[in-house]
This record gives sequence, structure tokens and C-alpha cells, in this order.
Amino acid sequence: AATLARAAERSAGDLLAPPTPIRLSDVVPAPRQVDPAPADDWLLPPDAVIVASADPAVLTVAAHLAELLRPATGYPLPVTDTTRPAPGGGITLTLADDDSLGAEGYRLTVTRAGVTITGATATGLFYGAQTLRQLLPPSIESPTPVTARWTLPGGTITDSPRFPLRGAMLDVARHFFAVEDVLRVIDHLARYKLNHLHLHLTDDQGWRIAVDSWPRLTTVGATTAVGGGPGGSYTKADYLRIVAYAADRHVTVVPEIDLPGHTNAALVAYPELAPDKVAPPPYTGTEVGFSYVDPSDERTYDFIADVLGEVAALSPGPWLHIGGDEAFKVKGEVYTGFVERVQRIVAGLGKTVVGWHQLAPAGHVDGRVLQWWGTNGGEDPATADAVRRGARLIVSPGNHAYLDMKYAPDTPIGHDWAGLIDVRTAYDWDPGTHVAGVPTTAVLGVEAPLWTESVTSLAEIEFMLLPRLPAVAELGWSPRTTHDWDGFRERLAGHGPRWSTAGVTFHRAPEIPWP
Ligand code: TNX
Repeated sequence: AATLARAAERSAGDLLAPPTPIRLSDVVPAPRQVDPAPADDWLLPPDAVIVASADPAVLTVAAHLAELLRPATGYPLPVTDTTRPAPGGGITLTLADDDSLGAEGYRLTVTRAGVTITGATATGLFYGAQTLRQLLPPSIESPTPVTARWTLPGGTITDSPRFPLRGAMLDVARHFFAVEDVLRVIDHLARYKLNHLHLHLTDDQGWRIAVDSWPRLTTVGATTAVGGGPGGSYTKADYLRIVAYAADRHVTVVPEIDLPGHTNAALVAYPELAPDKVAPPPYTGTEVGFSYVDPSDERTYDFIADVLGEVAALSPGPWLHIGGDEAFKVKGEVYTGFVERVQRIVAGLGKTVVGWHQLAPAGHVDGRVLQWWGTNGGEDPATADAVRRGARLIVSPGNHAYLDMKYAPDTPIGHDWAGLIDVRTAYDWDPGTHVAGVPTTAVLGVEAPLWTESVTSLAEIEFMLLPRLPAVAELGWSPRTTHDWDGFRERLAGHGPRWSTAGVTFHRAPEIPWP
């Protein structure tokens, strides 16, 4: 709490600090290619316009960019679909058939005539807009107009991601977070070009998503949380609001229903799912591995089909995450048989299975994705074997990517069972080679999970995310050739004033030369 207060105190000072000129290479995550042309710096004029092609997805990106730039500049920045330039120049968003940019890449060019962002898709243009924002002075993050020289550094950035899946997980089960808090987390993902939000929706301490066919999951199962708080849950409308807000920011929601363990809240609501058919007491502690749904009862599979069916219907993305971790009491063939049945249910719904790497020994199903969360440096023959049988991998090493680990022994919240994770530890590893026997081509991407046993507010979420989330984002986006701790910490330092200006909490990690 003291650290959080100190972070808040500094923000007033940051606002008064003299602006340092931004260089074209000061972007996080580091772009694929940066070609500065200092003679081509451009000053955004008050009458600048945003020119976008009439494509609705492009217009949405243009409107989003305008919303990012209007509050601080106070400029009107009208969005127009004509190609008539404003007198002082403008920002042009264009779609182009350019295979070299890929599905998410963009090219951003700053000349004395203005800015052009080119992408093969609206997603590429969206990421170009995020880069553009970072090229303006930190005061661009101000929610109210400020006087500043809105200069953009001249030159060209050509950019595209290393991995297609880049994400973060928020555990809304241990503590529940309101829709508005989740939307702020999505803002942070979008800013760093992360494209997946994994929501851990169910656990022993609470069930957080309404299921019409099993209503007691939320009326009973949502009323608890770690430490005895009131809990809470999302209605279907709430969840759809999250999904839509994410989609507007080119973020796909990955819903997780954790099975067969981590299910105490479901068993409290529906004792018929429990192995002994007796309701356990509600659980508000932080132990794991004691609960499970009865794998030998057909009713369990009806339950799972109903729940996954309703969640799939609300989720436009291709994924359904079925958990599978720490089911210590469901062993051997009973466990693999259970997983194989659930995998078939997911496939029958037209979705792709994602699960923690404990799923590995179960049989393969088309497209299956395992999420590595081990802490031993990536040694796991079962996971390597599952990959040989066709699985792809999301890499989330507990000792590098877990956002619930403390930064240092005196971090006021968080765990240390997977080690302490300072910013350098979050940055200095390679998702492409981390898991032994798994080739880079089988790595779908990287995700940073935030478990929330000790996290109770948006400020605490932000404190754990920032500045480690940008480190993981860079591992997912940037080519390995740009990987450089010294360069990263310099670039990252410039984001402190941005967060302060935006009113965002962060940890002033001592390894970063904050201005
Ligand atoms: C392990 S990582 C868990 C979670 C806990 C977390 C705490 C994983 C798949 N399971 O249930 O919240 O440790 O760090």
C-alpha cells in the first residue's frame, strides 16, 4: 500500500517535468524495423484531420485514434473518408495489399506532410495507431487539454508481430472485478499490442459467469471470494459488453471454465456434481487441489456440455479454455478419460481446446493448445510429447510470466512460490525456445497470467501489470534480434510519465531509469 501511495505522489511532479523529445525508436514493444528521418519531423496542427477509407473497420480505427488524441490536444481531429488533405496535413489510414505486413502488421511514415499508416488489415492499422500515440509526448495521455508541441519524429516504422497470440489472464474468481475494471485492463493490453484476454471465470472461491441452465452457479456459487468478500458475477450482458469492448480493440476474449478441479463453488451450488453428492462448505481460503466434479457421473458431462455451450455461444473467439490444472484427486486414466470427453464436447461446439499443460497426457484433438505454466525452465517430456502429437503451446512460465509473483521481497502484495519476478526476469527469456523439445514453430505465443488471491482492486491489478506486462508484450511481438535489456529499460522508462499522466498506477521498479 505504501508503494502504491508513493506511485500516486510522484504523478504531479511528472506532469511538470520538461518534455524529452521522443525518438522514432522509443516504442514498446520494439518494432521490427525503424528508419528515422530527423529532417521529416512533423508538428500536428490544430486543424489536422484523420483521413480513412470508407471501410467500416478502418473508420472504427480512425474514430478510436481520434478519441486517443482529442482529450490532451483539444483539437477537433475530424474523421473524414475523403482524400482531400487538411492545410497543415493529416493522419491517413489506408488498407493495402501488402503481404509483407501480415495479418497484424503496419507501416507508419512521418513526413513534413503528415502521417500515413498502412496495413493489410484494420488490426494492423489499429497497432499503427497505438505506435503513433507512443511517438507523441507523454502529455498526450492527459485526460484534459494541455499546451504542448505535438511533434512526431520523422521516418518510417515497418512492424509486425513475432507470435500470433499475445495475451494476459485476469483471475476474476478469487476476487471479482467489475466490468469497468476489466475494460481498463483491455486498454492496457491494446496499448502494448496484446491481442488476447484470458478470463479465469470459475474457481473454488466463486463462479463468475451466468449460466441460464444452471442458475445456482451464480445465485449461490458467486457469493463468495478469497477472504470472505461479497464476490459477484457477470450477467450475459456484462460478459458481452467485455467481449465487444475487447473486439473494438482487436482483443479476443478466451473464457476459462476450470475443470475438473477448482470447482468448489460449483459443488456448493449443485451438490449432485460432487463425488459424494454432499455440498461442501463455501471456500474463501487460498489452498488448491481439493475439489473436483464427479468424473464417473453422466450428470457431470450434461453440466459441462450446458455450461460450455452457453459460454461458447457468448464468445466470438475460437477458444474455450477448460483449465485442467491441479486436479490432484483425479488421477491417471480417470483424468485423461475425463479430459478427452471434455475435449470432444469443445470440438462439438466448433471451438478449439485450450488448457493448462496438465492436459498433455490426454489424447490429441484437432487444434488443441496447451498453456505451459511450469517453473523448472521448461523440462516436461509429457508436454513435448503432446506437441509431437500435434498440440501447440502458449508459454506462461510461472517463474517469468506470472504477474502475481512479487517483484521483490518487500512487494506489498503477491506470491513468491514461483520466485520473485523483477522486470528483468519478466523480460530476459525466450518464449520461442523456453520449453525443451518444443520447436518455435509450435509456439502460438505468450501469455502473462494474473492470479488474484492477494489482488483486490484495479490499482492493485495495475501495480502488478505495470511495468511487467510491456516486458511480456515485447517478447510476444518483437523479433528476437531486437531483444536487449539495456535498450528495453530505456524505452520502458519513458512510459512512467505516460502512466502517471493517465492516472494509472504502476510499480516504480528500481531497475528502470524513470525520468
Ligand atoms: C497455481 S498456475 C494455480 C492457480 C493459483 C496460482 C497462484 C495454475 C494453472 N494454477 O490456481 O492461483 O498457482 O500463483
